[in-house]
Amino acid sequence: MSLIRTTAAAAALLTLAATAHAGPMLNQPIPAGATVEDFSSFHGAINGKSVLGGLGTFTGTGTVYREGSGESTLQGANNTVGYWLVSGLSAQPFSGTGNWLNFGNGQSAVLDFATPMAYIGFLWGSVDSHNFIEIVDAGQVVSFRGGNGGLANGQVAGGSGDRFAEQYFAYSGQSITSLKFRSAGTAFELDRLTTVNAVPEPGSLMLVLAGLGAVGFVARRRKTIGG
Ligand SMILES: [Ca+2]
Repeated sequence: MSLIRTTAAAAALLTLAATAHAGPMLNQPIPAGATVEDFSSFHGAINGKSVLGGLGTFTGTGTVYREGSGESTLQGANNTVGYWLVSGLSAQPFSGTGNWLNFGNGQSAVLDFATPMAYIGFLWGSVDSHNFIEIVDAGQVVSFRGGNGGLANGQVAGGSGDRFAEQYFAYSGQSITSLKFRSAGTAFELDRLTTVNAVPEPGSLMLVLAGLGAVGFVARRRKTIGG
């Protein structure tokens, strides 16, 4: 997509975000320590499937399609780049690799996180106006759809088309407990689902506690020496 369209879409979504109590912030760099799900570990219906190394579980309809293998076929776009297509159903998000997740017409799913997330992002395929996302943040729902800001017309046009929207949603000091994806048309495609846990990893928490312990030891030692 053109820079102007990208900028307009980002501005529109940021305006939307401002009215919706923080985030999403688009096209942010992936934070350090993020977990990325590339959907390479499974294939087919997502209902009940765990992703992100067990950090999230899907409930609902939706399908992980496999690159190659006959299920998808390689198509050319603008005679310059190739992309995998499940004819009439789904196109692999541009710059995604391997398997990808698809919600077809009328499909939806909730992704519940085992622990709250501070950040979520994903590579969004052709950003259609009938693609809907709800981000559940401590009981509040931030919702938007692909058509906000005139971003997309759903065309899979390759290098100059709508396939190139890579959208990230960064929150600061908040916790995201679940995501809901829904498509009212063909289709909502995504890959590289990315999260950052909102709570410290046990390892880093132990380091903090160890650090506090060391401070306490030094303080006691100074008191003993001084007193
Ligand atoms: Ca993938």
